[in-house]
Formats: sequence, structure tokens, C-alpha cells
Amino acid sequence: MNKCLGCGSILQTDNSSLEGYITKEDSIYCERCFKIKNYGEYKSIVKDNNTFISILKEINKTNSLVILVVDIFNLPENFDIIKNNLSNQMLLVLTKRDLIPKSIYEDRLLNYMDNYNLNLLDKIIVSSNNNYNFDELLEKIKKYKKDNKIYVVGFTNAGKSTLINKLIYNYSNNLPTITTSILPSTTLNSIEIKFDNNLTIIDTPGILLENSIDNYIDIKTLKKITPKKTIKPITYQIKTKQFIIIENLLKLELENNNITIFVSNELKVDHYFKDKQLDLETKQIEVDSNNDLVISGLGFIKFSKKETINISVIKGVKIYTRKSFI
Ligand SMILES: Nc1nc2c(ncn2[C@@H]2O[C@H](COP(=O)(O)OP(=O)(O)O)[C@@H](O)[C@H]2O)c(=O)[nH]1
Ligand SMILES: [Mg+2]
Repeated sequence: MNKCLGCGSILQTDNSSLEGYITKEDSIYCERCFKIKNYGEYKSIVKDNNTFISILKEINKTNSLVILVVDIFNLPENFDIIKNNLSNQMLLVLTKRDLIPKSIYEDRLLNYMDNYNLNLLDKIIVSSNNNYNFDELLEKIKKYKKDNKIYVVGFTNAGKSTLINKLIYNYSNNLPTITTSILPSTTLNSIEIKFDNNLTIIDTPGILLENSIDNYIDIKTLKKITPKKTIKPITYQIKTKQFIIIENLLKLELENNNITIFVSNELKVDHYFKDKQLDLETKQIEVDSNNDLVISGLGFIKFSKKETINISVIKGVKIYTRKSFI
């Protein structure tokens, strides 16, 4: 059976609620990709990580170069799922550079990635939105590729499909065809795209970030929390007890700190001296100086002092601290 050019699903005419559904036998895009591309309509399909693990195991049998695409704004806590299933050497591509203020040193961002102890040949920062560093990226791909295939892996929404489309659009005679969207699990199966006679790029569905806020909010909110432009960090100097509230998604209660908030500019950030009840789950967490508090999928907050704070988020969303990234 043929695969959809947009998401890699096997095309079928039997069941409209399953992936790969087409009404006309000769369609090259499934109905879902057609709707995403033409009307911006979304239909989410949930895949579990078993699909992804079996793809990693297949890649592991090859000697091919793997490109690990990482969203600079949404670093995961760890890459264990990749490390445990894949031993190929990788080129790390930190993408969405456009979201992080220009003033931030790139060496620092790249060096930070060493904390993850990945099996890397090299690393590079790019932005698919403005083609930043794409010539250099192509050079590195040509330098490190081991045979005529490269596999692109990473978490869902990292920007894998967008990156491949850009590479094809910029440098190949072929056409970019893969469907991209703000929704997790847009790419449902591996998709092979011929770059030229010497190189085929293979896109893969992303690993799901199970505790990301993306899984707990509606599409309207998802659009709002997804940054489209360079993030304008918001800073507060806090000397008495205060409540920082980001829409109805997050509440912080703290007394003595300097904080910098990195979230989508479209989100309203407020501070109050009085508590406000929200339908969220509250936890206590100790932050340290030079720590980021990460709210998976939403963004992060940099702290400058040690303090035990109360944080309230949607139940199920993962929060954790890390050494500051910025
Ligand atoms: N700001 C910004 N957004 C990007 C960039 N690359 C991808 N995106 C967006 O990130 C979202 C996920 O992209 P997609 O390529 O579908 O991710 P995939 O799941 O890894 O294939 C989409 O909304 C893209 O428009 C980038 O360089 N900068
Ligand atoms: Mg994709």
C-alpha cells in the first residue's frame, strides 16, 4: 500500500476514524494531512512510544548518521529513550534559534547540551524559520554522513519535519511535502524523502513527551503557549510574598527572589499580593540560585536565589529544576 506523503501513514479507504484515510483511491495525501495543510484543521491521533522505539531499533541496525533535532525552547529532562535504543553517532541540531533572544551566547547553549552525554559527532544551532545556519548544517551533513541515508529523530514538535522541508526547499530539486503543525504526532510513520541521488532523508514520528502541558490543553490554548516570535523575558524582583500567575496555567508563590520568565509572549503574566484560587495542583519545590524551573511544554523560569516556593500547575504536567540553561 502507498504511504501518505505528508505524515507517512499507510493509505486506506476503509475507516475514516483511523490514520491514512482517503476517499479517492488515487490521493497522495490522507484526509487529515489535506485538512491540516489546506484549512489548518486538526485531528489528533495518539501514538504511543512503542512505535517510536521500534523505529529506533531499526535505525540502530544501520550504520547511518542520525540527526537529533532538539527544540531549544523545550529541552527534555533527558534523552534516555534515545540513548537506550540507539547507538548510531549523531549530529545534534538545536533548532528554533529565533525564539531565544539574540543576546544569548550560542556557545553557552551548545555547551549546555554536553550535560546530556549524547553520542555526538558535532552540534549546531539553526532556525528553520529564517534559514539561520542552514548552509553550515548542510556542510556538516555532507561531512558526517556515512552512507546514502540520514535519519532524523527527536521529540514530537521539535521541528524535524519543518527542518527537512527547508533542507529540501533550499538545496534540492525535489519538493518539500511533509505535513507540519503545532500538534504533537503530526508525522505518524517514517517518511523517506530523496534529497538527491546520493542522499535520502528519513523523517520519523516524534517521541511523545508524556507529561508535557500540550497533552492537557485545548487547541486554542496550545496555539497561545506555542511561541512564534523571539521570547521577551519578563523579570520580577520579589521582596515580599507574591503570587505570579500565568493565565490559568501556572501560579507561583514566592517571597524573596529575582526571576526571569521565558514563555510565549502571547501569555498574560500577572503578579498579585493576594492569593487567587485556580483549578491547579500545588506542589512545593526548592529552587536554587542559577536554577531554571521547567514547566514541561510551557517554558521555564530562571531563579537567582535559593528558596522553597509553591507552584501550581495542571495535574499531570511535569515540573523540575535544572542548572540554568541561559
Ligand atoms: N519559531 C520556530 N518554530 C519552528 C521552527 N521549526 C519548526 N517550528 C514550528 O514547530 C512546530 C512543530 O514543527 P514540526 O516540524 O511539525 O515538528 P516535528 O513534530 O518535530 O516534525 C510547528 O508549529 C513549526 O512551525 C523554527 O525554527 N522556529
Ligand atoms: Mg513531524
